Amino acid sequence: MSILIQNGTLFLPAGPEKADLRLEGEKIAQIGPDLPQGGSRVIDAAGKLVFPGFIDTHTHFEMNKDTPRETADNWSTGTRAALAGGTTCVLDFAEPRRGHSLHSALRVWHDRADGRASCHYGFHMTIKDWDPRIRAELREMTTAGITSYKIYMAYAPMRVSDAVACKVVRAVGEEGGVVGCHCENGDLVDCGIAAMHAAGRFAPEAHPASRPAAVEGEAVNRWLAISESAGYPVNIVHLSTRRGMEAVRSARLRGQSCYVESCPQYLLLDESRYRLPGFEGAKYVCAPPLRPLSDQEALWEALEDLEVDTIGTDHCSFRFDPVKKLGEGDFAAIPGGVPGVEHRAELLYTYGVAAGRLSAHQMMRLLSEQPARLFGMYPQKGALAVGSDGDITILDPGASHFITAAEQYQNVDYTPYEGMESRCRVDTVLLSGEVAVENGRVVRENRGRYVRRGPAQFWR
Ligand code: DUC
Ligand code: ZN
Repeated sequence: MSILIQNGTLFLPAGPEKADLRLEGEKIAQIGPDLPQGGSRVIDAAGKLVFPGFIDTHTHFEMNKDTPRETADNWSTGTRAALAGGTTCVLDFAEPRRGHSLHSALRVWHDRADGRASCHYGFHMTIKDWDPRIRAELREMTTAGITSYKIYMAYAPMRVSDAVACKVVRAVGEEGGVVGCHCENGDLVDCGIAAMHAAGRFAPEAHPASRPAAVEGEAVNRWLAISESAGYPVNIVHLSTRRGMEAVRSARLRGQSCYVESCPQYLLLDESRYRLPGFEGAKYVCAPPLRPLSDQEALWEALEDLEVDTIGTDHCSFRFDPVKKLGEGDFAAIPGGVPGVEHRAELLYTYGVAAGRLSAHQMMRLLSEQPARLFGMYPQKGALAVGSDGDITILDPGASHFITAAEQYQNVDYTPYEGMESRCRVDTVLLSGEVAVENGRVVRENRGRYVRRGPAQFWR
């Protein structure tokens, strides 16, 4: 099948250009002005913005499966929501059980995702243990297309020592991959929670105070020292503070190469949400927590200055009732995570591009090109270029609306962005050259495929 996208503004690697784009089968076949229709089906993109399909670098579908703390979105609902939001590829976190092999997690994640996903997908692999057996598995992971990993500095069942972190960064670096880290100092988080409890503070308002900026700042500094010692660049996931950003800036000034992901919740929501009446604040409990407005401002400045490399969602959707309510007597027992996979592009466009803080070309770099490079998919994905995959997202900047849970695809009973204005709409999405979203509605499901990724392509 051949499709011709006419009259749109295309976000090409070098910049925006008014041109046409033809897809033949699964690939982009032609880009240029005034392409003849030939026998192609025409999509009129006049007045619309045409991007390489967006990549969400950070999702958690079917987390805590078969437990009371299971996430609301599974691979079917989560990837449908992603697609509706213009995301054509997600990178989800596969998690082996402690003491189990990386292969075991890879098998489980494939079992869950294969045949059910509506957008393409890959897996980052979480490392909780380190021994010669896991080390040996890295090579097989590379062959299986897993070239990115994650470790945690917080959460008792997950966190690893600095020595292990250093060995992981070195070993993954030797494989051509990249390691991301959840940068919060786990001991300080434990202390912070204990201090809140000792002060009789059990409500969601205590959550941000239990994990202040210093907890992230110290961890980012340490992670960067680990990276320097190991001799390979690293990624920092869900950066939320000025302190963290300052640590990144200092390291880069010293000549170190590192990469930063932030998320819409840290750019658009602030810690006052935890003081909402009743138990409403629980909806916003995530780790790291939402921050004061001054941190939000620092992250926007960093985005404007091209210091942030990717925007993932950390989509981790728990139903408010009954799952978030498991923590009604104690904020520390509230399952941490917020939904967002569906709303990322609309939010970044509205509060970044339409607000004059980012160009649409920068948005393309944050949501498509840089994720594809860092995670070994470029230029197959992340680029409007001849020969690249036919994964394309068309935004209509003329279609304002309000975000609401009542209209979302996400399988969860709220959205943290309820009532916020979107000054665009995801109009059309093509997945591997086929129309998968039309007029904002998903029209083609379960066609997502596993993406076997190559080595990280560093540009810093
Ligand atoms: N933080 C969250 O809030 N949820 C999922 C995992 C994480 O690190
Ligand atoms: Zn996460």
